[in-house]
Amino acid sequence: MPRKSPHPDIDIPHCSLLSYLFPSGEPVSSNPLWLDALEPSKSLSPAEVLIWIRRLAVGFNKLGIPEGSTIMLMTPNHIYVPVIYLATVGSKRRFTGVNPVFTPEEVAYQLKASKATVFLVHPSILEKGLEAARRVNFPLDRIYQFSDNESDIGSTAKDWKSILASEEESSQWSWDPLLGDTSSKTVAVINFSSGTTGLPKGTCISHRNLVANAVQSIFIRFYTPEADSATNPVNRERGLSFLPLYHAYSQLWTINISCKLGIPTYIMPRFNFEEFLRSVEAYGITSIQVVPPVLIMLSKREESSKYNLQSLKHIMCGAAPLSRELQNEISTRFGMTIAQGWGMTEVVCVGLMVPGFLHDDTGSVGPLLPNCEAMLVDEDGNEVLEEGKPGEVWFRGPQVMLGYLDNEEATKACKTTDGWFKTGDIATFSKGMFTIVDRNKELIKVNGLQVAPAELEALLLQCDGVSDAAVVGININDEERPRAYVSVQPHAKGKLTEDDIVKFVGDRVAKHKRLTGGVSFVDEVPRLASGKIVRKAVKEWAKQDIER
Ligand code: 4UV
Repeated sequence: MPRKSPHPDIDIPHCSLLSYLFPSGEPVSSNPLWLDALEPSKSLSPAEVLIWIRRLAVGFNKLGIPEGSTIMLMTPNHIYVPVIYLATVGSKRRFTGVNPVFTPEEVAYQLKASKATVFLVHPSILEKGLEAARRVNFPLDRIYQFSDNESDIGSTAKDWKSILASEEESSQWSWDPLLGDTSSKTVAVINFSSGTTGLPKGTCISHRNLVANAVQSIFIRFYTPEADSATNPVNRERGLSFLPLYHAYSQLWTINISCKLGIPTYIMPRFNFEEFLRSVEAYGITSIQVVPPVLIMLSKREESSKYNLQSLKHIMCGAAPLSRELQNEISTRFGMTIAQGWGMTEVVCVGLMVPGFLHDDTGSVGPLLPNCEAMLVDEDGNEVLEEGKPGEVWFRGPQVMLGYLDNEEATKACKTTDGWFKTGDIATFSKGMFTIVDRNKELIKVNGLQVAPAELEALLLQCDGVSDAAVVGININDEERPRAYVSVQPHAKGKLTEDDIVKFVGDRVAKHKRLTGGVSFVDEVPRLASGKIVRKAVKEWAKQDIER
């Protein structure tokens, strides 16, 4: 019997994201909504955002970009990123964001796999964007420079503002409300995830998925009995955003939830610890979303006691395991609640979350969000009913993606015909709460970001002298690191060094994917007759290596 959410089912409107965020007939605020954390006089209000959305939507139409096309964005965070996201989704096009520190090869992969037809690139990384485009024959006249600062824009590619229609031309434009079933069928966002196996894949996230996850998360964060809205009213919230906006986590909280609730949110271009502390103090930030490494810094770095962080009452932590000890140490030292949540790109973002201001010192990721169900399933496919016994989380709810873009096989492998999504995460269930204890999938998480072992393994096979390779994650000081197990060809034995391999990979991938967990040479990488790597055996080696 699947476990149901302990919360009552809540009403999730069947409509487009913009109809949910800007309901017709309701006033649109002119107060600052997204503010530049480095220069807070630069801001956008919902009323201003709507004007930009209309001008872009009509601009895309005039350019002949059909509905259903994908717009790809590569930029550090800034206050106009939400504009592109909302205009793209609002005009029935598809948004995909790419990590601005990716290598040209990695960018090219996503440009092709997402089937993007327009590519917006920040001027500071334009060369990389052009190089990636050339690699996949992407038309260079569909590349636009995109910045919040006009003086950044040079002459090498067009200015994104050249897409914009005038205010007069666009003032009558309105979005499709996508009522009923169409909200479930219309793809809005294509974030990338490697899922349980293989290379990164585009996840098809519908308007319905996005609206559902925003409604569910707002309920859990602000409107459960534990949320105590009397002492923590939504209208006193002030957010700070530094998680990347190409990822679902930041899209949900920084864009959709802040916009729905009118929470003034300061956006940092990228994470910098001292800048983060300064911003919390300067702007009286009340709540943030983090990944575990931010809390490790808060605990270990001296600067943490140099700033007044008293306004900060609530931290949401997800995307990777956080130890119970660290969670409790920080919440006691700084007098704040830290709620863990579990999520995946494939479920928009969140599926399990500790409600509101509930103090939880068990290290759990909470109960199910409303309108969701989960089963824990053992290796033989049987449901685990006993409390405290681990099993793979199978998840069902209105936020589960439609499937992987152009990859029916991968979709079928993780989604059953009756809607269960097999997450590849292992959890236990006890006293109404889930605790994530392991993964049975290939994924490695570094700084909360995905690293797909298959991607590094394919790369290692291109390294001269390597005959086979397997990559797994190892834990060093509470943080996960990719480590490679490599067998070498006879001619390279004794010549190819660990440093050579680390450098080979490091030169070709974004920083978080580097082999910071090291390299071991082995006689043979264990594989099944089917060719599949026996990851359990490799993980066992890794465990022994750490203990040594
Ligand atoms: O696909 P992805 O990069 O997605 C995420 C999303 C995270 C969250 C978490 C809480 C939120 O409130 C929220 O808005 C977004 O990380 O990576 C998915 C994998 O990351 C691991 C797990 O292996 C997922 O399959 N993961 C995510 N959250 C946790 C976690 C967690 N709390 N504890 C342990 N592992």
